[in-house]
Amino acid sequence: MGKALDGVRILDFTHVQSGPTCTQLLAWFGADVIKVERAGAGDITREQLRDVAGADSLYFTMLNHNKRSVTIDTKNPEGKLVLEALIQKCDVLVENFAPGALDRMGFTWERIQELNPRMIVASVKGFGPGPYEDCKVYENVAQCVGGAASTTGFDDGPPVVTGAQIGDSGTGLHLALGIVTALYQRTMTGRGQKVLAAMQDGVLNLCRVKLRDQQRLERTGVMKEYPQYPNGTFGEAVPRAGNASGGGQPGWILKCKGWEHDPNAYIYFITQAPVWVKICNVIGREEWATHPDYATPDARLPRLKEIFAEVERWTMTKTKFEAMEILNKYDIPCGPILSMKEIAEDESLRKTGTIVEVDHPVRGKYLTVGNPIKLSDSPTEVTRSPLLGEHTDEVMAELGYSPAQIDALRTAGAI
Ligand code: CAO
Repeated sequence: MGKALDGVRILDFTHVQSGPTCTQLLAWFGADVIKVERAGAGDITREQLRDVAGADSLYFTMLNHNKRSVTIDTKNPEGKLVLEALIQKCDVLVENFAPGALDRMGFTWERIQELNPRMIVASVKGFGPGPYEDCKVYENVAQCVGGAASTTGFDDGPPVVTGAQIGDSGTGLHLALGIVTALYQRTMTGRGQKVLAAMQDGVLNLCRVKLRDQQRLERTGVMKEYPQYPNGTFGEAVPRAGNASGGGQPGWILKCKGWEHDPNAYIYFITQAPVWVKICNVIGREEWATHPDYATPDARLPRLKEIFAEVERWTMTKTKFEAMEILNKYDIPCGPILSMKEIAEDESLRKTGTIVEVDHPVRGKYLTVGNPIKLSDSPTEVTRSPLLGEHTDEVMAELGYSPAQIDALRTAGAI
């Protein structure tokens, strides 16, 4: 079966996490992704957080599946010519260098347009245009400047960053959408364009509900679903809300059986209004279903702590999976806190290809996260990440270089 992006060639100038996340997705959808790296070194993550001596790290392998790797020294004059040939052959150039690095190499937007007016040039940067546009940015910086850190954590603690890589992988996802959109527009205009996904913007987009709450707070001075209500105080900015739900259905994380020794024996429990009567029945507080202090969502808001404490008395008598099974029977929304170990061993995630075992010639078998987006007419087969420069000769031959020319370029240090 063909793939959605068959025939699309991506010149992949990305490194670390944000850019590689984007190009890996495009590769999974069928694009031919040619990753350009420096000979002898490659993407810095090949050797970061290494767990097997001499093998590419999991950091690298898990972000670079289904790609080809070519080595080119883009600061070498002959290397630049190879890159020019690639620019003429590809549809999209994706990069996440520090601001200005592509220009310093000599590949300005104008130069790229001269070489290939259909070329889409897609970039991840830390910030969009403005006072910080020249700054280098990593994941946690993006979480801090995009509003995630100030709104994550508990009220009495410092700002907290989340393990979900919303700055890097999140922005890579945004960029991928920008690229396919630009490819679609090109089918009508015939022209390429620049696509920019700034990490600050990507994180803020994912924190949209907190900007919603900022404006609610400014209008009303209080947010009744936040744990600060009714006894705490609200300041000028959206406070950290612990595990409170970001939506209109209050929720919290509750202890389950075994919490004393298992750090993940917890469940997220949502007191969804339409199933309130069922909740009362399950936890044995039938009288709350009709009592005026508990029967309506508004009446419950000032009593959420007491209500969750009462639900927790029930969840503590069950394992998180027992609680999930019982609650689901009554359509009560909840979710066990799954550890990475539990997720890695989850059979259903393996069946759907969300967790995939991959074989690598140097490191052997390892697990990775497969394509989380499933297309019925474009299924994803995850193939291992390339070794450094594994496809240099193959790609050079496709560009029309003879074996003798390839050898000469190698001797000159251009590839
Ligand atoms: N041949 C020759 N030179 C090459 C090359 C190649 N194949 N590939 C890269 N280089 C050069 C670049 O031209 C650049 O040189 P100059 O500084 O002389 O212009 C140099 O390598 C380093 O690039 P860099 O500044 O992007 O790398 P860094 O390690 O110093 O910074 C990072 C890393 C991530 C902070 C920075 O790239 C950045 O801010 N990127 C944008 C935001 C981003 O994506 N952050 C997420 C990072 S985690 O996903």
